[in-house]
Amino acid sequence: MRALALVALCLAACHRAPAPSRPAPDAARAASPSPVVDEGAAYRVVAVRDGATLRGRVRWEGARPTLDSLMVPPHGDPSHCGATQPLRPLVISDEGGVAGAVVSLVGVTRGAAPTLAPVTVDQRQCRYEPHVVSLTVGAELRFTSSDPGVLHNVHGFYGLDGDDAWFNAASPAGLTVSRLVQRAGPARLVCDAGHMWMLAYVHVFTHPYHAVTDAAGRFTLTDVPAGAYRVRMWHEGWTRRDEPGNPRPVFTGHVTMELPVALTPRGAGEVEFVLGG
Ligand SMILES: [Cu+2]
Repeated sequence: MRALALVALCLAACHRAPAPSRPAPDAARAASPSPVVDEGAAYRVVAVRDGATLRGRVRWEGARPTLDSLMVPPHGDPSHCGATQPLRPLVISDEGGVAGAVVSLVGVTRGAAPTLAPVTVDQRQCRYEPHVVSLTVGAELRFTSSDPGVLHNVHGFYGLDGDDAWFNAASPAGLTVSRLVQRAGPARLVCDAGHMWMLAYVHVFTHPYHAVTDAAGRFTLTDVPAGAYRVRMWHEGWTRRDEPGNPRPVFTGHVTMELPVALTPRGAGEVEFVLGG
């Protein structure tokens, strides 16, 4: 796997996260520190006049990997969830846009107030939709289920791996479960009800300058105070390395890249991150 980053302003230092990430095993979870990233902890809401706009794209270059499907075991509700479940950590549009990457400003200390709109993750055909979300501290994360008759539970863990428990809630169809997001950093969701392929990522920030790339791989951040920033892109990776004794499919090699950008009052900046196989 190789990863490149390009930006209109300059070629920049890229950083690929060195540590592999593992969803929590079903049993014998090893204690490990949670790699919580608390960027923007000192964030202060100010009136933003002449805010700038930052647009960008995450793009795939080169051969596209073939991703596995997973056989649904008898205790995994195959009559509803299907005989197989596609494993889709990497979603690339026909034009090469990479969906589901998290983009944020690094170390931003002041700026506009976040909207704190609730973000809903639905459980649909035994998958989390969307697979990756980003929120600001103080927002509400909601769970719904579009799988009548299927038992799901949402088990949240802080961090990209490890066993730092966040919450665990049953999530039947017809009920909305809510959690107030109070801790910045990455987190993940899994289901313990036999659906070992179910995995979602939740990235929480103390500021509003974050987004998840859409189906075209694009994102937009608005109302950014003029200044020089670093823009961070995170993608969960697409290299499968399952672990002995862990029934959950594991994708390692989370990719993190950073690029600099300078934004002028009412200006428009643009960055492009390039991932490749
Ligand atoms: Cu489930």
